[in-house]
Amino acid sequence: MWWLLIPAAVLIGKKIYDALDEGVVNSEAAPQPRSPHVTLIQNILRLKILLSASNGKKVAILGQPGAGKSTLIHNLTQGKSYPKPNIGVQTDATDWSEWPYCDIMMRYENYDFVDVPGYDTLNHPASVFIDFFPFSEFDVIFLVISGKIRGSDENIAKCLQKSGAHFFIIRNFSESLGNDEIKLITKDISERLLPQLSQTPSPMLLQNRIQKMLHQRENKHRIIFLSNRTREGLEKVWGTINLRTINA
Ligand SMILES: Nc1nc2c(ncn2[C@@H]2O[C@H](COP(=O)(O)OP(=O)(O)O)[C@@H](O)[C@H]2O)c(=O)[nH]1
Ligand SMILES: [Mg+2]
Repeated sequence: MWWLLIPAAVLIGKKIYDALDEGVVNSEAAPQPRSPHVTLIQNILRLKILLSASNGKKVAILGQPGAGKSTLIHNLTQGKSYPKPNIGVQTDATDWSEWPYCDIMMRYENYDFVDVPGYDTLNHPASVFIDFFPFSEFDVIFLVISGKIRGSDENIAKCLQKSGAHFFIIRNFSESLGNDEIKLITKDISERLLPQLSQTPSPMLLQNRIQKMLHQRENKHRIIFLSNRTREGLEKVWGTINLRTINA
């Protein structure tokens, strides 16, 4: 059924053409240094190919630079993935914008982890991930946040919802949070990153309230409080991965 891929390939081709046409690369003044966005898009497209060729259970970790994505993969795999994640001290150490053949998937047992470079930077704008990242091709995606939720987090979460991907929110750096903070953060994440997609308008107030309650209950299972320092929450992340990949 390879022909089903043709419309997707045409769409991707058009998006690249539009991106180049918008001045990401200035073709008139060649030779020009390669735009980091072109390399990033190429690497994302390469990821798509690698994913379709792999029989592993596919897990993507997304988030801002410094949210703790690479440390999470290191902890989940006990440092035994191949290749190993790059843990940054100040800036995001994972870069897909420089080398067209950089490492983009990490194998651990029969899992393929993708340590996605932190979005919302000059070389890794959130818009490129929104346009090109193959969200729906993963068994499970974790969106890691470490503090204040930003507009780009909301945009990525919207995209995840629309793509139909199975995604969960990890609130990392949770080691020092008290119960009241956890409640407030849960509400904030629910409202901003996990809003109800389509609210069926109903004349019955009670029905709307029940729908809202069910949604809030469901959201609680989709938010994981984690600390990479104390490792609290790590088992819940593994539990979520295994639940999602049990038949994959
Ligand atoms: N205190 C604390 N530090 C963390 C936690 N997770 C990651 N870090 C530190 O945050 C820094 C950035 O982590 P990294 O995994 O490289 O973030 P990434 O850019 O999202 O991949 C590193 O110095 C980690 O040791 C956490 O849960 N608590
Ligand atoms: Mg990293």
